[in-house]
Amino acid sequence: MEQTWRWWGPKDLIRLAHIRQAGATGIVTALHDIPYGETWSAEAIAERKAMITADASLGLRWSVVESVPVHEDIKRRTGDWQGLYDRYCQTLRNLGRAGVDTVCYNFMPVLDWTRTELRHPLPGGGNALRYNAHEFAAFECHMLRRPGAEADYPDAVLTTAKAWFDASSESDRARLLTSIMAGLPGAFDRYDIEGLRRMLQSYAEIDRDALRDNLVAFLRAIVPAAEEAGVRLCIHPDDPPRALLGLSRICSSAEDIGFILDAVPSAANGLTLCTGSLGAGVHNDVPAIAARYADRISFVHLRNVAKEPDGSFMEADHLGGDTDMVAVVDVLLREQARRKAAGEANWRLPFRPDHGHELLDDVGKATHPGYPAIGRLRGLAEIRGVMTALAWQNGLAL
Ligand code: DNO
Repeated sequence: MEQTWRWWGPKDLIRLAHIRQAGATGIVTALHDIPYGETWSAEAIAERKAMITADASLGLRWSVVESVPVHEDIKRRTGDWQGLYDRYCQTLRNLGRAGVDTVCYNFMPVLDWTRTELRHPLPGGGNALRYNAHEFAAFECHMLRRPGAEADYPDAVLTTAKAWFDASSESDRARLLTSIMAGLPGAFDRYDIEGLRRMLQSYAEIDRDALRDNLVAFLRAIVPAAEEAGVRLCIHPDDPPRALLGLSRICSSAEDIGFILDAVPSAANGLTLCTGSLGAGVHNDVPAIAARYADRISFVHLRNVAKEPDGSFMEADHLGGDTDMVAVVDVLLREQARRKAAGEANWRLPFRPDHGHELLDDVGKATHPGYPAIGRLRGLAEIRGVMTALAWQNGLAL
């Protein structure tokens, strides 16, 4: 498996040389400065690629794009969606020509990954990302005042939510809003309460079936361009894998994934297996999902969560938490072996340690939430250990 690392570009505090020290050789990055919906020019792509390969001694390559963002007008099928499809196709062609052949994206309406706490203290120091069901309920019911939000929560969570809200200061509420918005990558589309209300309103008519239709229409338009360009698209599951804020989410379960992969049966229409996102759903057996869709996985995020009965969850150690990481890595190594035996040129699966705790010198550094150096280095090292042991034991290629 190709060890990769998410790099946020030249503004990232963590430099390419540090990534090499962590032991990764594949870079996962995106052109975060380009507004959603605009074409990534061949020049801009070449410039980023040149940065990654500038120091040949590091031996790095641009393995995966995470993500080419999907504009809300594509998800809603409103405005100039046709023009947006065309520009997305052009971006894929430009990437393919530059030899960047794996493109991750997601189809979550309005919000990307969602947490309520970005710095939950860990024993001995350090911080983790956390989702508190009662804080999210407090946000929806008392700050956003979304009509009908109460119906999505059990009474016990609503009671704790009300108590949290009544005791909260203005800065507690500001922190909660910032935490919930933190998952949106890049500099665009952070919402305040009013902006978020407007966005939710724009989805009022879009139910689960309509969102599925809009995804399938988008895939039908772009997968042929991806095939021609030699690019493998891979959808990232919803995080957390459940409807949020009354918005449908359609990549949250084994059944959802099957629907998406079957809708456009092409190797260019694949999956980003994110063990952390899927693992936050009690309905998901992650090693089983990995095995079922193994031949359509193009990229992997390895991360673990520990779920709690009220719907809260904590980002756990990479080998801790609820998902059997050894079982997942075993499935992936066997899938690689199958691809290799079938003579596929790109048989090696790129994976990255997704998120990490802020540990030791990470604390206080201005890195992206979930993306500190030492916490991820630890996660990568642990997974590398599992991978190496399993490959050795079973006589499989790394
Ligand atoms: C969180 C990430 C997601 C992911 C996008 C993919 O850390 O896994 O933000 O990049 O959902 O489009």
